[in-house]
Amino acid sequence: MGDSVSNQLFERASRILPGGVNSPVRAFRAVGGHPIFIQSAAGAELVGADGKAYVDYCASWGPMIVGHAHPKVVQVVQEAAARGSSYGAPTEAEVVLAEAIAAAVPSIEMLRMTSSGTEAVMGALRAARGFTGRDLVVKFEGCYHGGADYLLVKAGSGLATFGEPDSGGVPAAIASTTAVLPFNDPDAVRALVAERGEEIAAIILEPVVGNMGCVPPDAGFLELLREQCDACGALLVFDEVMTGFRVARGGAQARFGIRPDLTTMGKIVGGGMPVGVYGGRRDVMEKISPLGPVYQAGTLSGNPLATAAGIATLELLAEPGLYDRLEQAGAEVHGIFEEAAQAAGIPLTVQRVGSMLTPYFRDAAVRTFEDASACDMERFARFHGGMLEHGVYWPCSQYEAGFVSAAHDDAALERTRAAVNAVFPTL
Ligand code: HOZ
Repeated sequence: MGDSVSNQLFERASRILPGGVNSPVRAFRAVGGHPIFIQSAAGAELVGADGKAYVDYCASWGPMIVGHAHPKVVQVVQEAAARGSSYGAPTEAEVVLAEAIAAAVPSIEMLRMTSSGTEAVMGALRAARGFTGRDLVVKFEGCYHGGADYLLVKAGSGLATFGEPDSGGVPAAIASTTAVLPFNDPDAVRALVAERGEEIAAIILEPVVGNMGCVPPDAGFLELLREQCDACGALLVFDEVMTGFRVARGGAQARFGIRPDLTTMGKIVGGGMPVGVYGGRRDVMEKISPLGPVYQAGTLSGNPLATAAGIATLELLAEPGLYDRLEQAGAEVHGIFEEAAQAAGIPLTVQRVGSMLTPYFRDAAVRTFEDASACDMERFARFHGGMLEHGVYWPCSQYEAGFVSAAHDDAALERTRAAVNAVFPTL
């Protein structure tokens, strides 16, 4: 697998970069073969190192919701770069972006920008611990919240993909500050809160999980978490790094009508540039330095190029009817998979929330990490390779969600249909 130019680049890369990549999820290890190196992207399309074009459903793992290299985003980034790429001092653009985020997500009364989703989550949980004076963080199996030591425990995304959900290099003492529960299991939450509620600083989750494929919350699960946090005095933290401005303009919290205490974001709010955000209740955010004692900092936080791209992207997303179009395009891809699977007699369950979705190679719903792990991974690998051959770039793990962008027009969807219809009979 992989084109010949990519294969040569991968050999070179493997001599200098661990596994040939700068983030393990790119390595294609779970699907076999070598990664496609990308030379450029525009709209819904990626172009590989040998010039082959692919309809892209990775979307840089989510952020490219208006399509790659959108002319407006490119223009504002170029203009911002010409004014200087980093000052280490505040800018008006940071205020504009912060106001736009808070206007779309009412639970965010105050926010802090970072350079990545990982930093945003670390900041949010430090704030939660500082505010509550408690240490224990509760997460869910298969949710991935970036690279902080105490969150690399039973994590999804690359850790699940490579079969090592608990990362090496994490001291046991640090891992023990995290309690892990099965996703969508209200009884497990109730039991832990009953037993250790007074120790819990925060319950954090992806309200729609995107890191064990796309797993929506069961009806009532988010409400239960809100109620249990209130009962024990813990903060409810929604990691909306993937779902923010994706499943609705106001994120999963708007779509499901639940108000978390803190929210983390990334990806889309940086328009494809490195950005993270954490924010929420004013009384909690006022604990952050320099207002309060909880320290968190970063030279590139609120970087001018990233804020320019973020503002432009949020403006583009304000176009009337855009989320309806994303929903329709998502539904169309969903239908393409289901029809092809049915015609080919292949057990498949497609799960989708708006424009994020996963075709799971199994014949039952995926509600938990255990369910996701029960998929036919070999068939997924054949699917992935076949799609590449037919010009569609799907994320390279069954544990990842695919993303549809506003640039996925009829032509892109027809190319997808043709690829799926050609590939499924061969699986
Ligand atoms: N959450 C992203 C994919 N599941 C992470 C991407 C990465 O690790 O590079």
